[in-house]
Amino acid sequence: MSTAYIALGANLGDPVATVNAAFAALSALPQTTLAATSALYRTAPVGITEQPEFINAAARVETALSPEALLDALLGIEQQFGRVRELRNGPRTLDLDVLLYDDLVLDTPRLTLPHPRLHLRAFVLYPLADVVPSPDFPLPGRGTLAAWLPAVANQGIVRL
Ligand code: PH2
Ligand code: MG
Ligand code: MG
Repeated sequence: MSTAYIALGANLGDPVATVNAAFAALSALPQTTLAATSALYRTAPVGITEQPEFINAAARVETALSPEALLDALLGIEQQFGRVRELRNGPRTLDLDVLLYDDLVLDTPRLTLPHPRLHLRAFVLYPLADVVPSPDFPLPGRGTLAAWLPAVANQGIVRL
């Protein structure tokens, strides 16, 4: 079994209901156990700022799926929730990103691990901090998660 961390984000429809339903969808994945879920966070949009606020969260899963199989499963859940890919970084009913998969460092056309921007984004780091086993949790190649939190504390994030 491997441990993977997943980011959840939504800003169309009913994002709170969607993120809660997405936790349930993660727990129903084959060969996968949902081990921890974060609080929900209301976050200011990053990138394209002219779009609704996001609800973000994170999950820890124990899985026998390979990283690519997990990615495919997450894209399947996004489809189930009516994800339409239009604008990059634009509004979405549900976005599920693999943040970390064990201590794997990987760069393929489909998947980069750790997620390349995770250490720069409050909407990823704060939820992730809820589901890691300890605050000094290491981000492969980037020191501890806790060390990155102060730098993003001004990004506009509210724990619900
Ligand atoms: N996702 C993006 C771009 N910007 N901003 C917030 N607050 N939350 C997100 O999940 C998010 C974003 C691309 O995936
Ligand atoms: Mg994303
Ligand atoms: Mg995505």
